[in-house]
Amino acid sequence: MITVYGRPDSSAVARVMWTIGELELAHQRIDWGGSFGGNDERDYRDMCPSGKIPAIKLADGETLWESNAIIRYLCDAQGGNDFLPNDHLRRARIEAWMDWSPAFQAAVSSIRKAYKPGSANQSDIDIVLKQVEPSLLILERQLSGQDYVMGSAISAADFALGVWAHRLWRCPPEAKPTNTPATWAWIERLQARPAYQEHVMAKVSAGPQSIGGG
Ligand SMILES: N[C@@H](CCC(=O)N[C@@H](CS)C(=O)NCC(=O)O)C(=O)O
Repeated sequence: MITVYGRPDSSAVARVMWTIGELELAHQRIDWGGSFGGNDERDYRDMCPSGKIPAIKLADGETLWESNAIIRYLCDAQGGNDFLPNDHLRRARIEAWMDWSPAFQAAVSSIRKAYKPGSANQSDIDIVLKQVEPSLLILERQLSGQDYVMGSAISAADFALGVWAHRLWRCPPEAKPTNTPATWAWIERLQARPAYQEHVMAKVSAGPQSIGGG
């Protein structure tokens, strides 16, 4: 049984929970961080030096922090899956997309910040869309002509990127990029997956901008 510490509407927690769902691992999640607090508790800091969420505790008491490191560990420990294969080059290519994922998160975050519910200023949104376009087009180019980030099968690269993709999808029409058709098709493919529905789509809080929490 894996214990995950983290509130469910956190993007970093959601990507770990989604991975757990895809791997069908026995788990429990304890509300932590945000309004639940606990980040600065001494025992939590021992598990997670940054004090951020998520952190996990394994059945044997071992712990791990940083969501992408957790995803890597879970995929490896479970073994026998293509999410993070042993082939060194293919694995490194998947990890490259995982390492790049903060750039995608930053782009989507900027769009969300530019959108003010009820008083959205289209020219402000357009300026931000233009600013983040290079990042969005990096992923768009990769997804063109294939179902998932690394080809025909889902991998840890999708787990690292797919949660912020959902936050992009939740943006109102006027704040959505129009030149990323492969990205939208990929998001629809993710949305058909039960583990994504349960751990990503159903767990986004209303948040201050009504388009999802961080
Ligand atoms: N790089 C870290 C980032 C973790 C992070 O920033 N988590 C945010 C939530 S998404 C957090 O802990 N916020 C404070 C809180 O929720 O208490 C990871 O991927 O695990």
